[in-house]
Amino acid sequence: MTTTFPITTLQKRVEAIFRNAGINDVQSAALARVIVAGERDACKSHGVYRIEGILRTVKAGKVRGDALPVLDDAPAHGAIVRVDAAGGFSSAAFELGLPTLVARTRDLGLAALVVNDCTHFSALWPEVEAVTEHGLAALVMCPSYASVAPAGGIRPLLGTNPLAFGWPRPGRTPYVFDFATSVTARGEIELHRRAGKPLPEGWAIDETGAATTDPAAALAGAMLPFGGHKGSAIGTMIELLAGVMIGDLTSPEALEDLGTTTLAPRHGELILAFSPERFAAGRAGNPFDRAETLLLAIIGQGARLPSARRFAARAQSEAEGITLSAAEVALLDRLLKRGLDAVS
Ligand code: NDP
Ligand code: PYC
Repeated sequence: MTTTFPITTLQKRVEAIFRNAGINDVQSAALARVIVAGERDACKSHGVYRIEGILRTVKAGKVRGDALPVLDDAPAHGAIVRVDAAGGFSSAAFELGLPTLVARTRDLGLAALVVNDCTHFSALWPEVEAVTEHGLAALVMCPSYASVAPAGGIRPLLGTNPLAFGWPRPGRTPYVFDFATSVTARGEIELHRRAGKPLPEGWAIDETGAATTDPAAALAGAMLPFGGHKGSAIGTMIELLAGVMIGDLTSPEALEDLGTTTLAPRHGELILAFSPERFAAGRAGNPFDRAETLLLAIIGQGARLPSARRFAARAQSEAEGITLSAAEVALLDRLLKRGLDAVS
């Protein structure tokens, strides 16, 4: 049996779960927005199933539910805008920094939002899309915790390190891709474990370094980077830019700090924004029109753009609501009723 919720109803219910668990209003609202966006857009690996992990991380004292992010927008920092998440979740910190990032990008042509000291569990496309809504392009990345073996290695070292890109398309949904630099997000492995389903070949190795399709063995062993040495190099770049360079934790350091892979990790995040108009100034052609020529040619070959599936799911959710399984509804009811007592 399933239940269908209007989007705003689910937002209120998820927000109430977080508030009930002692998370302050600003963080509860921001957290609920990304979780419900995940369900609305059929991205189950970062939807309601993540709520338990968030509450476990609060209960373990590894994230501050009472944190208020602090913006450092001193003009002396030039293109770099910084938000200290103060040990809270990344979502509220991003929302606080976004208006200054947009203003600085319009002024300078490009700017960076650095989020430090945040717990991060979410998909990156909500942030990429939020930047594109201002007519800017965006590149977003963050480490996670050591769970991916570098190409040629057999032990977890890199994180699943997501990378997302967005390009604004006036009058249309933006061009957005967002993926883990591992073959898949770790959340997918956990969902396979819960469903008792084997993994596709090539996703992971066990603790001895042998290929495995057993989700439990994969979680105990290591995930593999996508595209072999190419994904491994991009994952390493993310450790350098969104870990080392911004003075925050790399994935191995985040795992050491957390002590487990069952909670959400604490590290930083890097959001880069670009003004296509400023970059193309003085050159022939309107960058947005030229982008359309390219993107429409991709579709013209019968290919689909990344996020097309997501935007279709969103349109359906907006028209019909979000449908959850009986198990998911029972989980929400239990978490709402019992708060932090519902998780171990
Ligand atoms: P997927 O492999 O599911 O999807 C990656 C991207 O590719 C999406 O933009 C998707 O668009 C697009 N895509 C998929 N199939 C096609 C196709 N046939 N043609 C064109 N585009 C396609 O993503 P992952 O499992 O790698 O990651 C899932 C999520 O996990 C991401 O949102 C990521 O941010 C998040 N994540 C977060 C981490 C964190 O530390 N916070 C760590 C790792 C991952 P569409 O959605 O429309 O299918
Ligand atoms: O799905 O790989 C993942 C992930 C790690 C941290 C948050 N999501």
